[in-house]
Amino acid sequence: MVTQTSLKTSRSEEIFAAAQKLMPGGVSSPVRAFKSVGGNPIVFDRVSGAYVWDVDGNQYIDYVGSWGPAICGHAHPEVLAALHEALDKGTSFGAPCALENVLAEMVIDAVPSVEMVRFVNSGTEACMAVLRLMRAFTGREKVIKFSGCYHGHADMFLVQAGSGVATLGLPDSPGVPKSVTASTLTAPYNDLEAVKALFAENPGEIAGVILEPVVGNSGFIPPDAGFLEGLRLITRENNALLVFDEVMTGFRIAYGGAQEKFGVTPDLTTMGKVIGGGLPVGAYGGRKDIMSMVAPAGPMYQAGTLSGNPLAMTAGIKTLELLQKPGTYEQLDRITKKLAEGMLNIAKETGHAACGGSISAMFGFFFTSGPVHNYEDAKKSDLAKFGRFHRAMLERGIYLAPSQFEAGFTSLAHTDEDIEKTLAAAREVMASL
Ligand code: KE4
Repeated sequence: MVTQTSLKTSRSEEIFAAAQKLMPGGVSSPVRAFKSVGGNPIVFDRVSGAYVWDVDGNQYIDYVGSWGPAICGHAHPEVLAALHEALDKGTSFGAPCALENVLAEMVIDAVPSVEMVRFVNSGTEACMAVLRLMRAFTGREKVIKFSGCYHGHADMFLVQAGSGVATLGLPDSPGVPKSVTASTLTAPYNDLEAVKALFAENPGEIAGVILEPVVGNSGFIPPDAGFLEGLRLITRENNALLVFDEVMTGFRIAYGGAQEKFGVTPDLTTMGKVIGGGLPVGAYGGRKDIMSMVAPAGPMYQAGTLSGNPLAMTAGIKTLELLQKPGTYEQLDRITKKLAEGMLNIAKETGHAACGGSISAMFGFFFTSGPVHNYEDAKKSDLAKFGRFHRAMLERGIYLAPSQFEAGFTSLAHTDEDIEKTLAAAREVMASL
């Protein structure tokens, strides 16, 4: 029986109060502030495996995993050992190093669309660069994105974006010039007709389509059957590029990402999170003829002081090595299905309308009977109930993403016992919601 209902969080409160005087909202990234679920965030002290300990000594089962990187479990001993060894050789070179070749080769071998890759330091940077590359290669300016999808915080993507933008209900961000977003067209996710219409209305002007092949930033929304295949066809017919933003899905949905799982190969792919193993890494890659445009091989400029740094490369290499072990994705799929299906069954048994599911190590659910095919549908779910559920689960030692417009993440460190504990807490909470 999970009965803990009043967390001791005085140290968290103290630190977070001080943080708010030092940093906007007291955080380094908006979603961490718990704005949409209410209450103050807990302040982490340390992480290991599937667990988090806060500064008051409370332990939680963690389903955020630093928003994706911790797919092998936090602070994996083999990743830490590799980093300890790399540290003695220095932290940053700003020059070619063999470790970049190693990780590049692993990414190229794994991801169907990637023949050549460039490392950067975040998913945002990867998406910014890939957008510039789409425009440089096609000579066209307009790009289609989908409402509720999030591709980092670069100006041109802050149009009907998901994740923290959706969480905070921001109408898009001030400071973004209209001239910049004028070339960003949006369509509802899973709506091929809307995409066809945009191409018809902008003949010869659209460089391409960028999307999350499985949406995590409006909550968890998988592609409808035929959606990805349809986009591949429409972009080909219009001589436009198809770009999968696999910053979240890469090496999580499958070792080769959503493009391997669904058998649809885009022209370009962005990556991040998992390939850095917990250190700052992003990457973009794809067809050699397109990537050859990137400086200094070609004229399209993109650069970065810490890109390809030896520590991030080391953590990424070790993480992908761990993920290559046989049975990895079967285990991730099994444990996550058990969690997601368990949650939905409990919701039904306790009289709550809910829908959702999981694909490999990514899951999510909404308090609505659904179905949820896009961001508009997601917004109709009971957000207040989600907030109450989140807080009550937190008090029972379960750390879920602090927003309905985020996905949940499991790892190789989550055990059946962790899932059973989580479902026991969910049953208690949903019975009292
Ligand atoms: P970063 O710049 O945060 O590394 O990556 C941006 C990004 C790009 N594309 C996708 C599909 C993403 O999910 C992200 C970042 N994801 C969010 C969580 N939904 C990061 C967490 C945060 O913003 O604090």
